[in-house]
Amino acid sequence: MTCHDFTHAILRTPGRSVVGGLHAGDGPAPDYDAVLREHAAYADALREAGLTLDILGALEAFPDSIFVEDPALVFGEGAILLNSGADTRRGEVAELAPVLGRHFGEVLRIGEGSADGGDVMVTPDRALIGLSARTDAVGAAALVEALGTLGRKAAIVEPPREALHLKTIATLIDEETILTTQAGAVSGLFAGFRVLTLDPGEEAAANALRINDTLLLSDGHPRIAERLDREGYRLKLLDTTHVARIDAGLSCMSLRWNAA
Ligand code: CIR
Repeated sequence: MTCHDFTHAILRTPGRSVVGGLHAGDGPAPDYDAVLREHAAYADALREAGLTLDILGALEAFPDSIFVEDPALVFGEGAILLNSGADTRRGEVAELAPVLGRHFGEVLRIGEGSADGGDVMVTPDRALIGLSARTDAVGAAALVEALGTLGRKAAIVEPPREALHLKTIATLIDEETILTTQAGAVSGLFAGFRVLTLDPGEEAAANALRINDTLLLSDGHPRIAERLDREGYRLKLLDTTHVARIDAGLSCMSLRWNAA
């Protein structure tokens, strides 16, 4: 089984409050109907890629709760509830806990520190845990231990500081290839991988998502799309204009696992 063989995913419908989601810059807020459209197209793409979806109801109290990747990590062998490093996102974990209880026999929880799922990249031999404003050293160490309980190896890494999450700047697009920004490519984090480097101006394509044979890529990045197409990847281009306004991309809108 590869890192990208998935059968199931959890998503959460955007609430109207999503327009007030966290974002670093001072650009325009997303439009609610546009986020709904982007989210629905994303769900369709996951179904087309072969996944069975559990789409949870909207949570108005948590504007960023559509980004279900951050409060938990899930694997065929069990799930881990995390602690968000963002005050407004801490309550999302309690909302997700009963859902994970329904899907997984084992649900672990990191007790201390903070960690976001967006900082965890699963690779064939280990999970890379990036330190960030959301994932601190204590949370990362607790996560290494929890992953060990599930029989998984992990290593803590330091991505370039400007990245929100490790996966904001990099994606494992097959078992040996990382798609990343120029900052990610020179960071040394991905030694041993084949690295595909994005051109300046196409950095937002770094948060891609490989599901089975399909590589989901943010639309509007023609140079990397053409290169990946030429290399034989089966691409599904998705509009992420409005979720990008709240610092999100493709991986963050689902929790994926293989239940086979
Ligand atoms: C946040 O700042 O938490 C959200 N506005 C965006 C989360 C993106 N999450 C991810 O890429 N895993």
